[in-house]
This record gives sequence, structure tokens and C-alpha cells, in this order.
Amino acid sequence: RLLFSDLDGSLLDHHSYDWAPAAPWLARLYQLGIPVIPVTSKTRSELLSLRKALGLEDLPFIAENGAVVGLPSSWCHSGLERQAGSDGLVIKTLGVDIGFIRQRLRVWRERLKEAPGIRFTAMSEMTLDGLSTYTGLSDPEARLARMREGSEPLVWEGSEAGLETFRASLAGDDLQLVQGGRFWHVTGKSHKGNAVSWMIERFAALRGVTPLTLALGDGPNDIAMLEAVDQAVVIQGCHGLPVEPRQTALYRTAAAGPKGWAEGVEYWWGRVDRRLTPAA
Ligand code: 2M8
Ligand code: MG
Ligand code: MG
Repeated sequence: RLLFSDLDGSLLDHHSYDWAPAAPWLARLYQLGIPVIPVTSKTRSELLSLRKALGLEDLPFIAENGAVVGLPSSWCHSGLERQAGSDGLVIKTLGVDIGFIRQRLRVWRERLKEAPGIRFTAMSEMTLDGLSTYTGLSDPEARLARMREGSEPLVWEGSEAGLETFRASLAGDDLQLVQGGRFWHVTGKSHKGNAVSWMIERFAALRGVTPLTLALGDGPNDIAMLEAVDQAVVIQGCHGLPVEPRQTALYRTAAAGPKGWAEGVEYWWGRVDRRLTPAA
């Protein structure tokens, strides 16, 4: 089995970033050796500090909406991938470089300045204070969120029509927009769905078995991931954004955040297989 999970608004509370209600299931999955793989908009730097706290240290992660993948050595093909960094991880970049994204954003801001309804603030244009206030992250956490490699979050302040003009302009550069809880994210062609499929294929190639896969998410940027697995959970969101994956094995939680996360894991893996249920 493999479990893929969004972080903000899913495993982590949208406001406090706390995960206490999910902790018993996390501990149970760890005991059973079932990998919990974070699939998030967060950066590699945010993940390196968070996965320690979450007890997911020896596991891979998918960062920046699929643009950056981190693999511990146990997830690498021996002999082929020996370029691990000082953090012990092999990093794969499935997206495009942040320098290109920021350069194109500057170009489009200039070219579209007379167009109606186009107004946005990129995360790289926000002050550290401004970013902390907007997200509720602490200063050190906000610093890690700014260390981007393959996606630029932005706050959209223009109109709906302006957003469509902007989306079409970016498409000409093979860039796309996906919506997270608070930000729109500009990425290359990578998304959570193809990064998750990539990870499942790798697991199958390394272990010689096709895993049963579960994914949990609360936002529009999770749809592709929810469509790439066997069983899916849409966690009740705090943002009221529609999340409608084309997935028949779908459960929608009543609770939000980490409480909904535990509810979703329990729904698929608690009832079907009692051995998996965590001790209260
Ligand atoms: C951003 O991601 C969330 C994901 O849903 C959002 O769009 O609201 C990212 O910038 C991430 O790096 C950051 O940690 C998070 C903080 O809320 O916001
Ligand atoms: Mg989320
Ligand atoms: Mg997310």
C-alpha cells in the first residue's frame, strides 16, 4: 500500500497547521510500514523541516505541486542514482526552473498592464511580514516557503475574466495555473497527478508489486492526484472551492483538516481491513 497526502488543509489544519487528530493514524501506518508520501504546494525546504516533525523522514515527498520530488536512497535504483545531496536525498525536478517562471511573470505583467482585470502579487514580491500575516506561518516558516524551485504562488487581485486572459498568456509559455487554499500557483506542465503516477511506477519497478493506493486532498490542485490513485478522499475544505475529481472510489469527509484526514483513512483502510485501525 501507498498513501499520498496533501498537507495544507488536509493533514495539516488550514489555520493552525496542527495535525494532532491525524497522529494516531500516522503512528499506525508507520508501524505497518505503509509509506505516507506528502504531495504538496510546499517547498523542498519546508518539507525537510516538516517531515522530521511528522515522522516521515525516511520517505519520499512531492513538493511544489509536482515540480520537485525528493527520494531517500531506499527509493532509488542502486548504482544509477548516486547523486544524493548533503540531506541524503536524490532530487528530481519534473517541472521548470523558478527563474524561467519569474522571468515570464515579469514579461506578462508588463505586456498585460493595459489589459483590464489583471492584478496579482507574487509571493516573491511580498515582504516576509506580509507573507506571515497572510498565511499564518511563523517568520522562519515563511522564509522556507519563499525558497521556491519550480512554482511561484500568487495572490490574484484581478477579475475572473482577467484570470482567464492571464491563464491563456501563460499557456503560450507552457506554464499553467493551479489553485491551492490561499494562492494560485504558476507551474510548468507538472502537476500532483503526474508526480504521483511517476512515484507509483517507481515503487512497482523497485519492489516488483503494484501497490494499492490512497490519496487525500482538499483543494482544486489535488484533483489530478485524486484521479491517479485507486481510492480517494476529498477532505472538507475551509475555502469553499469546488473539488470534483473523475473518480468513482471517492469518499467526502464531514470533518475538515486533520480530523477529516483520519476520517478518510478510517473509511477506506479502517473498515475494509480491521487490522489497520489504530488503537484509540
Ligand atoms: C502555499 O500553499 C497553499 C497550499 O494549498 C496555498 O496555496 O494556500 C505555498 O506557498 C506553501 O509553500 C506555503 O507553505 C503555504 C502556506 O499556507 O501556502
Ligand atoms: Mg490543501
Ligand atoms: Mg497543498
